[in-house]
Amino acid sequence: MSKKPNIAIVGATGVVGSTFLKVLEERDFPFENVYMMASAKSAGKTVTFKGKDYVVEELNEHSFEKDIDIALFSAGGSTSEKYAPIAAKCGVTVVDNSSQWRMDPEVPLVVPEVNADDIKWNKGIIANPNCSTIQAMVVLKPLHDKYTIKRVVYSTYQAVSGSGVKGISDLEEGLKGNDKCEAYAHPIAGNCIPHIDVFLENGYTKEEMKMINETHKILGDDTIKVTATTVRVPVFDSHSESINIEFEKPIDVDEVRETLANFPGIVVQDDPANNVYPLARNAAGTNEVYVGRIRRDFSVENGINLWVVADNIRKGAATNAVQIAEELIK
Ligand code: 3JN
Repeated sequence: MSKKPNIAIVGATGVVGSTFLKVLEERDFPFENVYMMASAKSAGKTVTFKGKDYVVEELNEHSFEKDIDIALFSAGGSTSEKYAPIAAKCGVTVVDNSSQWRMDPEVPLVVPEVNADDIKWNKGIIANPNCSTIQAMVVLKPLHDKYTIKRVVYSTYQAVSGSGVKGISDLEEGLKGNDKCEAYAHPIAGNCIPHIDVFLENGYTKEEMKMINETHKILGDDTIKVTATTVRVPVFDSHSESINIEFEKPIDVDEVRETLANFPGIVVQDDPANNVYPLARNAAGTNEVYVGRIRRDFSVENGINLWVVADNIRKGAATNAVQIAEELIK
Protein backbone atom coordinates (compact mmCIF):
# COMPACT_ATOMS: atom_id res chain seq x y z
CA MET A 1 0.00 0.00 0.00
CA SER A 2 1.78 3.16 -1.13
CA LYS A 3 -0.70 5.81 0.06
CA LYS A 4 -1.79 6.03 3.68
CA PRO A 5 -4.87 3.85 4.17
CA ASN A 6 -8.39 5.00 4.90
CA ILE A 7 -9.63 3.08 7.91
CA ALA A 8 -12.98 2.35 9.52
CA ILE A 9 -13.63 1.36 13.12
CA VAL A 10 -16.83 -0.66 13.44
CA GLY A 11 -18.06 -0.77 17.02
CA ALA A 12 -16.07 2.35 17.86
CA THR A 13 -17.84 3.00 21.18
CA GLY A 14 -17.40 -0.46 22.75
CA VAL A 15 -14.73 -1.66 25.19
CA VAL A 16 -12.61 -3.15 22.38
CA GLY A 17 -13.54 -0.39 19.89
CA SER A 18 -12.27 2.37 22.16
CA THR A 19 -9.08 0.37 22.74
CA PHE A 20 -8.60 0.09 18.95
CA LEU A 21 -8.44 3.90 18.98
CA LYS A 22 -5.98 4.02 21.89
CA VAL A 23 -3.68 1.41 20.31
CA LEU A 24 -3.80 3.00 16.82
CA GLU A 25 -2.88 6.31 18.39
CA GLU A 26 -0.10 4.89 20.60
CA ARG A 27 1.45 3.02 17.67
CA ASP A 28 1.06 6.03 15.37
CA PHE A 29 -0.75 3.93 12.77
CA PRO A 30 -0.63 5.84 9.47
CA PHE A 31 -3.99 6.79 7.95
CA GLU A 32 -5.52 9.30 5.58
CA ASN A 33 -9.17 9.27 6.73
CA VAL A 34 -10.83 7.46 9.60
CA TYR A 35 -14.54 6.60 9.82
CA MET A 36 -16.18 5.71 13.11
CA MET A 37 -19.15 3.36 12.81
CA ALA A 38 -21.52 1.53 15.14
CA SER A 39 -25.00 0.05 15.31
CA ALA A 40 -28.05 2.32 15.67
CA LYS A 41 -27.83 2.17 19.48
CA SER A 42 -24.44 3.92 19.58
CA ALA A 43 -24.61 5.99 16.40
CA GLY A 44 -24.53 9.74 17.02
CA LYS A 45 -22.15 9.44 19.99
CA THR A 46 -18.82 11.26 19.78
CA VAL A 47 -15.43 9.59 20.09
CA THR A 48 -12.06 11.33 20.29
CA PHE A 49 -9.11 10.12 18.25
CA LYS A 50 -5.75 11.85 18.02
CA GLY A 51 -7.22 14.96 19.61
CA LYS A 52 -10.11 15.21 17.14
CA ASP A 53 -13.80 14.50 17.79
CA TYR A 54 -15.68 12.18 15.45
CA VAL A 55 -19.42 11.57 15.34
CA VAL A 56 -20.12 7.85 15.09
CA GLU A 57 -22.05 6.98 11.91
CA GLU A 58 -24.75 4.34 11.87
CA LEU A 59 -23.58 1.22 10.07
CA ASN A 60 -25.65 0.36 6.99
CA GLU A 61 -25.40 -1.50 3.66
CA HIS A 62 -23.79 1.55 2.02
CA SER A 63 -21.22 2.33 4.73
CA PHE A 64 -18.37 0.74 2.76
CA GLU A 65 -19.05 2.34 -0.59
CA LYS A 66 -16.57 5.08 0.31
CA ASP A 67 -12.88 4.50 -0.31
CA ILE A 68 -12.00 2.40 2.77
CA ASP A 69 -8.93 0.13 2.80
CA ILE A 70 -9.07 -1.51 6.23
CA ALA A 71 -11.95 -1.94 8.69
CA LEU A 72 -11.45 -3.10 12.26
CA PHE A 73 -14.67 -4.76 13.46
CA SER A 74 -15.68 -5.35 17.06
CA ALA A 75 -19.44 -5.02 17.13
CA GLY A 76 -20.56 -8.59 17.85
CA GLY A 77 -21.01 -11.71 15.77
CA SER A 78 -24.28 -10.82 14.03
CA THR A 79 -22.92 -7.44 12.85
CA SER A 80 -19.82 -9.19 11.52
CA GLU A 81 -21.92 -11.90 9.87
CA LYS A 82 -23.90 -9.30 7.94
CA TYR A 83 -21.45 -6.49 7.30
CA ALA A 84 -18.00 -8.11 6.95
CA PRO A 85 -18.95 -9.72 3.58
CA ILE A 86 -20.52 -6.43 2.40
CA ALA A 87 -17.31 -4.58 3.28
CA ALA A 88 -15.13 -7.25 1.66
CA LYS A 89 -17.18 -7.03 -1.54
CA CYS A 90 -16.46 -3.28 -1.61
CA GLY A 91 -12.72 -4.04 -1.53
CA VAL A 92 -12.21 -3.40 2.17
CA THR A 93 -9.96 -5.76 4.16
CA VAL A 94 -11.83 -6.56 7.36
CA VAL A 95 -10.05 -7.55 10.57
CA ASP A 96 -12.87 -9.09 12.59
CA ASN A 97 -12.73 -9.58 16.34
CA SER A 98 -15.83 -11.80 16.64
CA SER A 99 -16.01 -15.59 16.45
CA GLN A 100 -18.24 -15.40 13.37
CA TRP A 101 -15.59 -16.14 10.72
CA ARG A 102 -12.79 -17.70 12.77
CA MET A 103 -13.29 -21.30 11.77
CA ASP A 104 -14.26 -20.57 8.14
CA PRO A 105 -11.65 -22.35 5.97
CA GLU A 106 -11.64 -19.32 3.63
CA VAL A 107 -10.68 -16.96 6.47
CA PRO A 108 -7.19 -16.78 7.99
CA LEU A 109 -7.11 -16.75 11.79
CA VAL A 110 -4.06 -14.77 12.75
CA VAL A 111 -1.73 -13.98 15.63
CA PRO A 112 1.00 -11.98 13.84
CA GLU A 113 3.93 -13.35 15.88
CA VAL A 114 2.74 -16.87 15.07
CA ASN A 115 1.25 -17.07 11.57
CA ALA A 116 1.48 -13.66 9.87
CA ASP A 117 2.00 -15.47 6.54
CA ASP A 118 -1.62 -16.63 6.62
CA ILE A 119 -2.66 -13.00 6.07
CA LYS A 120 -1.53 -13.38 2.45
CA TRP A 121 -4.34 -15.76 1.48
CA ASN A 122 -7.16 -13.59 2.87
CA LYS A 123 -10.14 -12.98 0.61
CA GLY A 124 -11.26 -9.77 2.35
CA ILE A 125 -11.81 -11.04 5.90
CA ILE A 126 -9.12 -11.85 8.48
CA ALA A 127 -10.25 -13.16 11.87
CA ASN A 128 -8.79 -12.13 15.21
CA PRO A 129 -8.79 -15.16 17.54
CA ASN A 130 -10.49 -15.36 20.92
CA CYS A 131 -8.58 -13.46 23.62
CA SER A 132 -7.73 -16.61 25.61
CA THR A 133 -6.43 -18.31 22.48
CA ILE A 134 -4.22 -15.39 21.39
CA GLN A 135 -2.08 -15.25 24.53
CA ALA A 136 -1.71 -19.04 24.56
CA MET A 137 -0.61 -19.14 20.88
CA VAL A 138 2.24 -16.69 21.37
CA VAL A 139 3.67 -19.06 23.97
CA LEU A 140 2.85 -22.39 22.32
CA LYS A 141 4.23 -21.56 18.86
CA PRO A 142 7.99 -21.43 19.64
CA LEU A 143 7.66 -24.51 21.86
CA HIS A 144 5.73 -26.47 19.21
CA ASP A 145 8.37 -25.59 16.62
CA LYS A 146 11.13 -26.83 18.91
CA TYR A 147 9.67 -29.82 20.78
CA THR A 148 6.39 -30.75 18.96
CA ILE A 149 3.39 -30.47 21.24
CA LYS A 150 1.46 -33.69 21.92
CA ARG A 151 -1.16 -32.46 24.39
CA VAL A 152 -2.22 -29.17 26.03
CA VAL A 153 -4.41 -28.58 29.11
CA TYR A 154 -5.69 -25.02 29.45
CA SER A 155 -7.21 -23.68 32.69
CA THR A 156 -8.15 -20.01 32.43
CA TYR A 157 -8.83 -17.25 34.94
CA GLN A 158 -10.62 -14.64 32.85
CA ALA A 159 -11.20 -10.97 33.65
CA VAL A 160 -14.67 -9.42 33.61
CA SER A 161 -13.68 -6.90 30.90
CA GLY A 162 -13.99 -9.87 28.52
CA SER A 163 -17.76 -9.52 29.02
CA GLY A 164 -17.76 -5.80 28.17
CA VAL A 165 -19.40 -3.06 30.22
CA LYS A 166 -21.95 -5.40 31.88
CA GLY A 167 -19.21 -7.66 33.26
CA ILE A 168 -17.26 -4.66 34.57
CA SER A 169 -20.38 -3.24 36.20
CA ASP A 170 -21.35 -6.61 37.80
CA LEU A 171 -17.96 -6.70 39.52
CA GLU A 172 -17.93 -3.00 40.48
CA GLU A 173 -21.38 -3.27 42.03
CA GLY A 174 -20.60 -6.64 43.64
CA LEU A 175 -17.53 -5.17 45.35
CA LYS A 176 -19.83 -2.53 46.88
CA GLY A 177 -22.07 -5.29 48.21
CA ASN A 178 -24.73 -5.05 45.51
CA ASP A 179 -24.86 -8.44 43.82
CA LYS A 180 -25.79 -7.93 40.19
CA CYS A 181 -26.03 -10.71 37.60
CA GLU A 182 -26.36 -8.93 34.27
CA ALA A 183 -23.38 -10.56 32.60
CA TYR A 184 -23.23 -13.85 34.53
CA ALA A 185 -25.46 -16.58 35.93
CA HIS A 186 -24.08 -15.90 39.44
CA PRO A 187 -22.54 -12.98 41.35
CA ILE A 188 -18.91 -12.51 40.25
CA ALA A 189 -17.58 -10.70 43.35
CA GLY A 190 -15.98 -13.27 45.64
CA ASN A 191 -16.62 -16.03 43.11
CA CYS A 192 -14.99 -18.11 40.37
CA ILE A 193 -17.57 -19.06 37.75
CA PRO A 194 -16.66 -22.04 35.51
CA HIS A 195 -19.00 -20.87 32.79
CA ILE A 196 -17.94 -18.58 29.92
CA ASP A 197 -20.24 -18.25 26.92
CA VAL A 198 -22.94 -20.93 26.58
CA PHE A 199 -22.84 -24.63 27.40
CA LEU A 200 -22.73 -27.04 24.48
CA GLU A 201 -24.06 -30.60 24.19
CA ASN A 202 -20.63 -32.11 24.85
CA GLY A 203 -20.51 -30.52 28.33
CA TYR A 204 -17.92 -27.92 27.34
CA THR A 205 -18.64 -24.20 27.11
CA LYS A 206 -18.36 -22.44 23.77
CA GLU A 207 -15.35 -20.49 25.12
CA GLU A 208 -13.59 -23.81 25.85
CA MET A 209 -14.33 -25.14 22.37
CA LYS A 210 -13.13 -21.87 20.82
CA MET A 211 -9.75 -22.36 22.52
CA ILE A 212 -9.53 -25.97 21.35
CA ASN A 213 -10.57 -25.40 17.72
CA GLU A 214 -8.63 -22.16 17.27
CA THR A 215 -5.45 -23.76 18.65
CA HIS A 216 -5.64 -26.43 15.94
CA LYS A 217 -6.25 -23.90 13.18
CA ILE A 218 -3.54 -21.41 14.17
CA LEU A 219 -0.84 -24.01 14.79
CA GLY A 220 -1.99 -25.82 11.62
CA ASP A 221 -2.03 -29.16 13.43
CA ASP A 222 -5.26 -31.00 14.27
CA THR A 223 -3.38 -33.90 15.85
CA ILE A 224 -2.49 -31.93 19.00
CA LYS A 225 -4.71 -33.08 21.87
CA VAL A 226 -6.23 -30.05 23.57
CA THR A 227 -8.61 -29.67 26.49
CA ALA A 228 -9.75 -26.57 28.37
CA THR A 229 -11.62 -25.31 31.42
CA THR A 230 -12.44 -21.60 31.24
CA VAL A 231 -13.32 -19.71 34.41
CA ARG A 232 -14.48 -16.15 35.06
CA VAL A 233 -12.77 -14.58 38.07
CA PRO A 234 -13.31 -11.28 39.93
CA VAL A 235 -10.48 -9.45 38.14
CA PHE A 236 -11.13 -6.36 36.02
CA ASP A 237 -8.39 -6.65 33.38
CA SER A 238 -6.08 -9.34 31.96
CA HIS A 239 -6.70 -13.04 31.53
CA SER A 240 -4.41 -15.48 33.37
CA GLU A 241 -3.92 -19.06 32.19
CA SER A 242 -2.36 -22.18 33.62
CA ILE A 243 -1.05 -24.12 30.61
CA ASN A 244 0.17 -27.70 30.93
CA ILE A 245 2.00 -29.01 27.86
CA GLU A 246 3.30 -32.44 26.95
CA PHE A 247 5.87 -32.71 24.13
CA GLU A 248 7.09 -35.43 21.76
CA LYS A 249 10.74 -34.45 22.27
CA PRO A 250 12.73 -34.12 25.50
CA ILE A 251 12.82 -30.64 26.99
CA ASP A 252 15.28 -28.69 29.06
CA VAL A 253 13.59 -26.14 31.33
CA ASP A 254 16.32 -23.51 30.97
CA GLU A 255 16.17 -23.88 27.21
CA VAL A 256 12.36 -23.49 27.33
CA ARG A 257 12.81 -20.27 29.31
CA GLU A 258 15.35 -18.98 26.80
CA THR A 259 13.21 -19.99 23.79
CA LEU A 260 10.25 -18.11 25.23
CA ALA A 261 12.33 -15.04 26.15
CA ASN A 262 13.64 -14.81 22.57
CA PHE A 263 10.20 -14.95 20.93
CA PRO A 264 8.63 -11.63 19.86
CA GLY A 265 5.84 -10.38 22.10
CA ILE A 266 6.81 -12.47 25.12
CA VAL A 267 8.20 -11.20 28.43
CA VAL A 268 9.46 -13.89 30.80
CA GLN A 269 8.83 -13.04 34.47
CA ASP A 270 10.10 -16.05 36.35
CA ASP A 271 11.92 -15.45 39.61
CA PRO A 272 9.82 -17.17 42.28
CA ALA A 273 12.47 -16.65 44.95
CA ASN A 274 11.72 -12.93 44.68
CA ASN A 275 7.95 -13.40 44.19
CA VAL A 276 8.26 -12.55 40.52
CA TYR A 277 5.70 -14.14 38.22
CA PRO A 278 3.12 -12.68 35.82
CA LEU A 279 0.23 -10.84 37.46
CA ALA A 280 -3.01 -9.58 35.93
CA ARG A 281 -2.66 -6.13 37.45
CA ASN A 282 0.83 -5.69 36.01
CA ALA A 283 -0.16 -6.88 32.53
CA ALA A 284 -3.17 -4.54 32.34
CA GLY A 285 -2.64 -1.70 29.87
CA THR A 286 0.31 -3.38 28.11
CA ASN A 287 0.63 -5.21 24.79
CA GLU A 288 2.90 -8.13 25.75
CA VAL A 289 2.27 -11.72 26.82
CA TYR A 290 3.90 -12.54 30.19
CA VAL A 291 5.10 -16.05 31.10
CA GLY A 292 6.36 -17.40 34.39
CA ARG A 293 6.21 -20.34 36.84
CA ILE A 294 8.08 -22.26 34.13
CA ARG A 295 8.64 -25.72 35.59
CA ARG A 296 8.78 -29.38 34.69
CA ASP A 297 5.64 -31.45 34.99
CA PHE A 298 7.08 -34.45 36.83
CA SER A 299 3.98 -36.56 36.18
CA VAL A 300 4.80 -37.14 32.50
CA GLU A 301 7.94 -37.70 30.44
CA ASN A 302 8.30 -34.41 28.53
CA GLY A 303 5.96 -31.98 30.26
CA ILE A 304 5.97 -28.40 31.52
CA ASN A 305 3.64 -26.08 33.40
CA LEU A 306 3.38 -22.38 32.59
CA TRP A 307 1.50 -19.36 33.94
CA VAL A 308 0.59 -16.98 31.11
CA VAL A 309 -0.97 -13.52 31.53
CA ALA A 310 -1.95 -10.82 29.02
CA ASP A 311 -4.31 -7.85 28.77
CA ASN A 312 -7.35 -9.47 27.15
CA ILE A 313 -8.61 -6.24 25.59
CA ARG A 314 -5.17 -5.29 24.22
CA LYS A 315 -3.13 -8.33 23.05
CA GLY A 316 -6.30 -10.43 23.34
CA ALA A 317 -8.26 -8.16 21.00
CA ALA A 318 -7.34 -4.60 19.94
CA THR A 319 -3.54 -4.83 19.80
CA ASN A 320 -3.62 -8.12 17.89
CA ALA A 321 -6.05 -6.61 15.35
CA VAL A 322 -3.91 -3.48 14.93
CA GLN A 323 -0.81 -5.68 14.47
CA ILE A 324 -2.68 -7.49 11.67
CA ALA A 325 -3.51 -4.11 10.10
CA GLU A 326 0.18 -3.15 10.39
CA GLU A 327 1.11 -6.33 8.49
CA LEU A 328 -1.44 -5.41 5.80
CA ILE A 329 0.18 -2.05 5.10
CA LYS A 330 3.78 -3.30 5.23
O1 3JN B 1 -15.36 -13.77 27.88
C1 3JN B 1 -14.24 -13.39 27.51
O2 3JN B 1 -13.33 -13.19 28.30
C2 3JN B 1 -13.98 -13.21 26.08
C3 3JN B 1 -15.24 -13.04 25.33
C4 3JN B 1 -15.29 -13.17 24.03
C5 3JN B 1 -16.54 -13.07 23.30
C6 3JN B 1 -17.68 -12.55 23.91
C7 3JN B 1 -18.88 -12.51 23.22
C8 3JN B 1 -18.97 -12.98 21.93
C9 3JN B 1 -16.60 -13.50 21.97
C10 3JN B 1 -15.36 -13.98 21.30
O3 3JN B 1 -14.50 -13.16 21.01
O4 3JN B 1 -15.21 -15.18 21.05
C11 3JN B 1 -17.83 -13.48 21.30
C12 3JN B 1 -17.96 -14.00 19.93
O5 3JN B 1 -17.62 -13.29 18.99
O6 3JN B 1 -18.41 -15.14 19.80
